[in-house]
Amino acid sequence: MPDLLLIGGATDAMLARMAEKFTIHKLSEIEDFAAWSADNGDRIEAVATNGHDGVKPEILFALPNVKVISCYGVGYDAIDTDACVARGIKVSHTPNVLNAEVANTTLLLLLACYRDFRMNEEQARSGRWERDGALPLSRSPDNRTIGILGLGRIGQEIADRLSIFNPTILYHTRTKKDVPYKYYDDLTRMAADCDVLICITPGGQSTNKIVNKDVLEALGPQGTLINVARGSVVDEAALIKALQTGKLGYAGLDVFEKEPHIPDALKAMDNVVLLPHVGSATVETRAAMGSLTVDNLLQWLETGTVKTPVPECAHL
Ligand code: A2R
Repeated sequence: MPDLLLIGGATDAMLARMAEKFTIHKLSEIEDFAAWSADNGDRIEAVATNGHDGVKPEILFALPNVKVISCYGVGYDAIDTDACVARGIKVSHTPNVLNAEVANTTLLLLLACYRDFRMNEEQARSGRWERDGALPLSRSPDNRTIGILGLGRIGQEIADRLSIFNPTILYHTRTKKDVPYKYYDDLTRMAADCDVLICITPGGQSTNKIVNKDVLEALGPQGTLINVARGSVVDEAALIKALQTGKLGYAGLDVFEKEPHIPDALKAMDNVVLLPHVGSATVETRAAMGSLTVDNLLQWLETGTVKTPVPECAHL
Protein backbone atom coordinates (compact mmCIF):
# COMPACT_ATOMS: atom_id res chain seq x y z
CA MET A 1 0.00 0.00 0.00
CA PRO A 2 1.28 3.50 -0.73
CA ASP A 3 2.29 5.69 2.20
CA LEU A 4 0.28 8.77 3.12
CA LEU A 5 1.19 11.60 5.49
CA LEU A 6 -1.79 13.01 7.37
CA ILE A 7 -1.33 16.65 8.40
CA GLY A 8 -3.83 17.82 11.02
CA GLY A 9 -6.92 15.84 11.97
CA ALA A 10 -9.34 13.63 10.07
CA THR A 11 -12.72 12.22 10.96
CA ASP A 12 -13.09 8.52 11.83
CA ALA A 13 -14.94 7.98 8.53
CA MET A 14 -12.06 9.53 6.58
CA LEU A 15 -9.45 7.53 8.49
CA ALA A 16 -11.33 4.27 7.93
CA ARG A 17 -11.57 4.82 4.15
CA MET A 18 -7.98 6.01 3.81
CA ALA A 19 -6.64 3.12 5.91
CA GLU A 20 -8.10 0.59 3.45
CA LYS A 21 -5.85 1.86 0.67
CA PHE A 22 -2.93 3.70 2.30
CA THR A 23 -0.45 3.21 5.12
CA ILE A 24 -1.16 6.32 7.19
CA HIS A 25 1.53 8.30 9.02
CA LYS A 26 0.11 11.00 11.30
CA LEU A 27 2.25 14.12 11.52
CA SER A 28 0.75 14.77 14.97
CA GLU A 29 2.36 11.53 16.22
CA ILE A 30 5.81 12.21 14.76
CA GLU A 31 8.02 13.80 17.42
CA ASP A 32 11.00 14.82 15.32
CA PHE A 33 9.90 15.36 11.73
CA ALA A 34 13.40 16.09 10.43
CA ALA A 35 14.71 12.77 11.77
CA TRP A 36 11.60 10.87 10.70
CA SER A 37 11.60 12.27 7.18
CA ALA A 38 15.30 11.50 6.69
CA ASP A 39 14.37 7.81 7.06
CA ASN A 40 10.82 7.79 5.67
CA GLY A 41 10.26 10.94 3.59
CA ASP A 42 10.94 9.29 0.25
CA ARG A 43 8.22 6.66 0.88
CA ILE A 44 5.41 9.21 1.08
CA GLU A 45 3.38 9.45 -2.14
CA ALA A 46 0.22 11.11 -0.84
CA VAL A 47 -0.59 13.86 1.65
CA ALA A 48 -3.95 14.61 3.26
CA THR A 49 -4.16 18.03 4.86
CA ASN A 50 -6.57 20.88 5.50
CA GLY A 51 -6.89 24.53 4.52
CA HIS A 52 -5.50 25.82 7.81
CA ASP A 53 -2.38 23.65 8.10
CA GLY A 54 -1.68 23.31 4.37
CA VAL A 55 1.79 21.91 3.68
CA LYS A 56 4.70 23.86 5.11
CA PRO A 57 7.60 24.38 2.64
CA GLU A 58 9.99 22.30 4.79
CA ILE A 59 7.54 19.39 4.78
CA LEU A 60 7.01 19.54 1.02
CA PHE A 61 10.78 19.65 0.58
CA ALA A 62 11.25 16.58 2.80
CA LEU A 63 8.86 14.46 0.68
CA PRO A 64 10.64 14.07 -2.68
CA ASN A 65 8.21 11.50 -4.10
CA VAL A 66 4.87 12.98 -3.14
CA LYS A 67 2.46 12.90 -6.09
CA VAL A 68 -0.86 14.02 -4.67
CA ILE A 69 -2.02 16.44 -1.96
CA SER A 70 -5.68 16.32 -0.97
CA CYS A 71 -6.86 19.36 0.98
CA TYR A 72 -9.92 19.23 3.26
CA GLY A 73 -11.33 22.70 2.59
CA VAL A 74 -11.84 24.95 -0.43
CA GLY A 75 -9.11 27.48 0.47
CA TYR A 76 -5.63 26.22 -0.31
CA ASP A 77 -3.54 29.37 0.25
CA ALA A 78 -1.43 27.42 2.79
CA ILE A 79 -0.16 25.16 -0.02
CA ASP A 80 2.50 26.46 -2.40
CA THR A 81 0.84 25.51 -5.69
CA ASP A 82 3.70 26.96 -7.77
CA ALA A 83 6.09 24.51 -6.12
CA CYS A 84 3.56 21.69 -6.60
CA VAL A 85 3.04 22.45 -10.30
CA ALA A 86 6.82 22.59 -10.79
CA ARG A 87 7.08 19.11 -9.27
CA GLY A 88 4.00 17.71 -11.03
CA ILE A 89 2.15 17.20 -7.74
CA LYS A 90 -1.63 17.11 -8.12
CA VAL A 91 -3.44 19.23 -5.52
CA SER A 92 -7.14 18.81 -4.84
CA HIS A 93 -9.57 20.73 -2.60
CA THR A 94 -13.26 20.54 -1.65
CA PRO A 95 -15.21 23.19 -3.59
CA ASN A 96 -19.01 23.52 -3.68
CA VAL A 97 -19.90 21.08 -0.87
CA LEU A 98 -19.46 23.89 1.70
CA ASN A 99 -21.08 26.78 -0.21
CA ALA A 100 -24.40 26.55 1.62
CA GLU A 101 -22.87 26.30 5.09
CA VAL A 102 -20.49 29.22 4.67
CA ALA A 103 -23.44 31.23 3.34
CA ASN A 104 -25.43 30.24 6.45
CA THR A 105 -22.57 31.40 8.67
CA THR A 106 -22.53 34.69 6.79
CA LEU A 107 -26.24 35.21 7.48
CA LEU A 108 -25.65 34.33 11.13
CA LEU A 109 -22.99 37.05 11.44
CA LEU A 110 -25.07 39.58 9.53
CA LEU A 111 -28.13 39.02 11.71
CA ALA A 112 -26.02 38.99 14.87
CA CYS A 113 -24.50 42.38 13.99
CA TYR A 114 -27.75 44.06 12.96
CA ARG A 115 -29.86 42.72 15.83
CA ASP A 116 -27.18 43.22 18.55
CA PHE A 117 -27.45 39.50 19.22
CA ARG A 118 -24.45 39.36 21.51
CA MET A 119 -25.64 42.10 23.86
CA ASN A 120 -29.26 41.01 23.79
CA GLU A 121 -28.42 37.41 24.53
CA GLU A 122 -26.27 38.52 27.46
CA GLN A 123 -29.08 40.78 28.71
CA ALA A 124 -31.45 37.80 28.80
CA ARG A 125 -28.99 35.26 30.19
CA SER A 126 -27.53 37.48 32.91
CA GLY A 127 -30.87 38.46 34.41
CA ARG A 128 -30.28 42.13 33.54
CA TRP A 129 -33.48 42.19 31.48
CA GLU A 130 -35.47 41.40 34.65
CA ARG A 131 -33.46 43.90 36.71
CA ASP A 132 -32.80 46.78 34.30
CA GLY A 133 -35.22 46.29 31.42
CA ALA A 134 -34.59 46.09 27.69
CA LEU A 135 -31.59 47.39 25.75
CA PRO A 136 -31.89 50.12 23.09
CA LEU A 137 -33.48 49.07 19.80
CA SER A 138 -31.30 47.29 17.26
CA ARG A 139 -31.40 47.76 13.47
CA SER A 140 -33.11 45.81 10.72
CA PRO A 141 -31.03 43.86 8.18
CA ASP A 142 -33.77 44.35 5.58
CA ASN A 143 -33.41 46.54 2.47
CA ARG A 144 -29.66 47.11 2.89
CA THR A 145 -27.04 47.65 0.20
CA ILE A 146 -24.64 44.75 0.47
CA GLY A 147 -21.30 44.55 -1.31
CA ILE A 148 -19.75 41.15 -1.90
CA LEU A 149 -15.98 41.03 -2.30
CA GLY A 150 -15.40 37.81 -4.30
CA LEU A 151 -18.43 36.57 -6.21
CA GLY A 152 -17.42 32.96 -6.83
CA ARG A 153 -19.12 29.72 -5.77
CA ILE A 154 -19.65 30.79 -2.16
CA GLY A 155 -20.21 34.47 -2.94
CA GLN A 156 -23.06 33.58 -5.31
CA GLU A 157 -24.63 31.28 -2.71
CA ILE A 158 -24.44 34.13 -0.19
CA ALA A 159 -26.12 36.47 -2.70
CA ASP A 160 -28.88 33.87 -3.26
CA ARG A 161 -29.51 33.33 0.44
CA LEU A 162 -29.47 37.07 1.16
CA SER A 163 -32.53 37.53 -1.06
CA ILE A 164 -34.87 37.04 1.93
CA PHE A 165 -33.61 40.42 3.22
CA ASN A 166 -34.46 42.23 -0.02
CA PRO A 167 -30.96 43.65 -0.47
CA THR A 168 -29.39 45.66 -3.27
CA ILE A 169 -26.32 43.61 -4.13
CA LEU A 170 -23.05 45.04 -5.44
CA TYR A 171 -19.84 43.11 -6.05
CA HIS A 172 -16.13 43.53 -6.62
CA THR A 173 -13.93 40.92 -8.31
CA ARG A 174 -11.01 41.25 -10.71
CA THR A 175 -13.18 40.28 -13.68
CA LYS A 176 -16.82 41.25 -14.29
CA LYS A 177 -19.28 38.35 -14.06
CA ASP A 178 -22.49 37.64 -15.95
CA VAL A 179 -24.77 38.44 -12.99
CA PRO A 180 -27.59 40.92 -12.38
CA TYR A 181 -25.67 42.86 -9.70
CA LYS A 182 -23.78 46.13 -10.07
CA TYR A 183 -20.06 45.60 -10.67
CA TYR A 184 -17.34 47.79 -9.14
CA ASP A 185 -13.78 47.59 -10.37
CA ASP A 186 -12.72 49.61 -7.33
CA LEU A 187 -13.22 48.13 -3.86
CA THR A 188 -13.06 51.44 -1.97
CA ARG A 189 -15.72 52.96 -4.21
CA MET A 190 -17.96 49.94 -3.64
CA ALA A 191 -17.42 50.15 0.13
CA ALA A 192 -18.51 53.80 0.06
CA ASP A 193 -21.83 52.71 -1.51
CA CYS A 194 -22.47 49.80 0.91
CA ASP A 195 -24.12 49.27 4.28
CA VAL A 196 -22.42 45.88 4.54
CA LEU A 197 -19.22 44.51 2.99
CA ILE A 198 -18.93 40.72 2.88
CA CYS A 199 -15.48 39.26 2.19
CA ILE A 200 -15.42 35.85 0.48
CA THR A 201 -12.33 35.79 -1.76
CA PRO A 202 -9.49 33.28 -1.48
CA GLY A 203 -6.52 34.22 0.72
CA GLY A 204 -3.02 34.62 -0.74
CA GLN A 205 -0.93 37.35 -2.29
CA SER A 206 -3.54 39.03 -4.48
CA THR A 207 -6.00 39.61 -1.65
CA ASN A 208 -3.54 40.27 1.18
CA LYS A 209 -4.95 43.15 3.32
CA ILE A 210 -7.09 44.22 0.34
CA VAL A 211 -9.62 45.49 2.92
CA ASN A 212 -7.43 48.31 4.21
CA LYS A 213 -7.96 51.53 6.18
CA ASP A 214 -9.43 53.35 3.17
CA VAL A 215 -11.94 50.58 2.46
CA LEU A 216 -12.98 50.36 6.13
CA GLU A 217 -13.39 54.12 6.46
CA ALA A 218 -15.36 54.23 3.18
CA LEU A 219 -17.72 51.64 4.67
CA GLY A 220 -18.23 54.15 7.45
CA PRO A 221 -19.57 54.65 10.99
CA GLN A 222 -22.83 52.81 10.27
CA GLY A 223 -21.17 50.19 8.07
CA THR A 224 -20.74 46.49 8.84
CA LEU A 225 -17.81 44.32 7.78
CA ILE A 226 -18.35 40.56 7.57
CA ASN A 227 -15.27 38.39 6.96
CA VAL A 228 -15.80 34.71 6.13
CA ALA A 229 -12.84 34.50 3.73
CA ARG A 230 -9.38 34.52 5.31
CA GLY A 231 -7.95 36.71 8.06
CA SER A 232 -5.26 37.87 5.64
CA VAL A 233 -7.85 39.62 3.45
CA VAL A 234 -8.46 42.32 6.10
CA ASP A 235 -5.82 44.59 7.65
CA GLU A 236 -6.63 43.58 11.24
CA ALA A 237 -4.75 46.48 12.87
CA ALA A 238 -6.62 48.96 10.65
CA LEU A 239 -9.89 47.18 11.45
CA ILE A 240 -9.33 47.48 15.20
CA LYS A 241 -8.46 51.18 14.84
CA ALA A 242 -11.49 51.90 12.65
CA LEU A 243 -13.83 50.17 15.11
CA GLN A 244 -12.25 51.82 18.16
CA THR A 245 -12.46 55.31 16.67
CA GLY A 246 -16.02 54.88 15.39
CA LYS A 247 -14.96 55.15 11.75
CA LEU A 248 -16.46 51.68 11.18
CA GLY A 249 -19.69 50.62 12.88
CA TYR A 250 -19.71 46.85 13.26
CA ALA A 251 -17.81 43.70 12.36
CA GLY A 252 -18.78 40.03 12.17
CA LEU A 253 -15.64 37.91 11.95
CA ASP A 254 -15.14 34.18 11.44
CA VAL A 255 -11.47 34.44 10.44
CA PHE A 256 -8.39 36.18 11.83
CA GLU A 257 -4.83 37.03 10.86
CA LYS A 258 -3.09 34.66 13.31
CA GLU A 259 -5.61 31.91 14.06
CA PRO A 260 -6.45 30.69 16.61
CA HIS A 261 -5.27 33.96 18.23
CA ILE A 262 -7.87 36.73 18.39
CA PRO A 263 -6.60 40.16 19.52
CA ASP A 264 -7.94 41.25 22.93
CA ALA A 265 -9.00 44.57 21.40
CA LEU A 266 -11.54 42.75 19.23
CA LYS A 267 -12.77 40.64 22.14
CA ALA A 268 -13.36 43.79 24.18
CA MET A 269 -15.70 45.49 21.69
CA ASP A 270 -19.49 45.18 21.92
CA ASN A 271 -19.99 46.03 18.26
CA VAL A 272 -18.01 42.98 17.13
CA VAL A 273 -19.27 39.41 16.77
CA LEU A 274 -16.59 36.73 16.83
CA LEU A 275 -16.63 33.11 15.69
CA PRO A 276 -13.70 30.65 15.86
CA HIS A 277 -13.47 29.91 12.09
CA VAL A 278 -16.57 27.71 11.92
CA GLY A 279 -17.82 28.76 8.47
CA SER A 280 -18.22 25.18 7.24
CA ALA A 281 -18.15 23.48 10.64
CA THR A 282 -21.33 21.42 10.80
CA VAL A 283 -21.50 17.63 11.05
CA GLU A 284 -23.20 17.40 7.65
CA THR A 285 -20.90 19.72 5.72
CA ARG A 286 -17.70 18.43 7.30
CA ALA A 287 -18.80 14.87 6.41
CA ALA A 288 -19.26 15.93 2.78
CA MET A 289 -15.87 17.67 2.77
CA GLY A 290 -14.22 14.62 4.33
CA SER A 291 -15.80 12.34 1.80
CA LEU A 292 -14.58 14.46 -1.14
CA THR A 293 -11.09 14.69 0.38
CA VAL A 294 -10.87 10.88 0.40
CA ASP A 295 -12.59 10.51 -3.01
CA ASN A 296 -9.77 12.59 -4.48
CA LEU A 297 -7.13 10.30 -2.97
CA LEU A 298 -8.87 7.13 -4.08
CA GLN A 299 -9.45 8.42 -7.62
CA TRP A 300 -5.76 9.31 -7.79
CA LEU A 301 -4.89 5.74 -6.77
CA GLU A 302 -7.11 4.29 -9.50
CA THR A 303 -6.55 6.71 -12.38
CA GLY A 304 -3.69 9.05 -11.48
CA THR A 305 -6.09 12.01 -11.61
CA VAL A 306 -8.05 13.84 -8.90
CA LYS A 307 -11.77 14.64 -8.93
CA THR A 308 -11.61 18.29 -7.87
CA PRO A 309 -8.16 19.72 -8.65
CA VAL A 310 -7.29 23.29 -7.66
CA PRO A 311 -7.29 25.41 -10.85
CA GLU A 312 -3.48 25.77 -10.91
CA CYS A 313 -3.07 21.97 -11.10
CA ALA A 314 -6.02 21.16 -13.39
CA HIS A 315 -3.71 20.67 -16.40
CA LEU A 316 -1.49 18.11 -14.70
O1 A2R B 1 -11.19 38.05 -9.26
P1 A2R B 1 -11.92 36.99 -10.00
O2 A2R B 1 -12.64 37.51 -11.19
O3 A2R B 1 -11.03 35.78 -10.27
O4 A2R B 1 -13.09 36.49 -9.01
C1 A2R B 1 -12.82 35.69 -7.88
C2 A2R B 1 -12.64 36.52 -6.62
N1 A2R B 1 -11.26 36.99 -6.42
C3 A2R B 1 -10.92 38.27 -6.23
N2 A2R B 1 -11.66 39.37 -6.15
C4 A2R B 1 -11.01 40.56 -5.98
N3 A2R B 1 -9.67 40.66 -5.85
C5 A2R B 1 -8.88 39.55 -5.92
N4 A2R B 1 -7.57 39.67 -5.79
C6 A2R B 1 -9.50 38.29 -6.12
N5 A2R B 1 -9.06 37.02 -6.23
C7 A2R B 1 -10.13 36.24 -6.41
O5 A2R B 1 -12.99 35.64 -5.55
C8 A2R B 1 -14.06 34.88 -7.52
O6 A2R B 1 -15.22 35.61 -7.79
C9 A2R B 1 -13.93 34.68 -6.02
C10 A2R B 1 -13.44 33.29 -5.61
O7 A2R B 1 -14.39 32.37 -6.01
P2 A2R B 1 -14.11 30.78 -6.07
O8 A2R B 1 -12.80 30.53 -6.70
O9 A2R B 1 -15.33 30.15 -6.68
O10 A2R B 1 -13.94 30.36 -4.57
P3 A2R B 1 -15.06 29.91 -3.50
O11 A2R B 1 -15.31 28.46 -3.63
O12 A2R B 1 -16.21 30.84 -3.56
O13 A2R B 1 -14.24 30.11 -2.14
C11 A2R B 1 -13.72 31.40 -1.78
C12 A2R B 1 -12.90 31.34 -0.52
C13 A2R B 1 -11.94 30.19 -0.36
O14 A2R B 1 -10.77 30.32 -1.10
C14 A2R B 1 -11.66 30.20 1.14
O15 A2R B 1 -10.60 31.06 1.44
C15 A2R B 1 -12.93 30.80 1.71
O16 A2R B 1 -13.73 31.21 0.59
O17 A2R B 1 -13.61 29.83 2.45
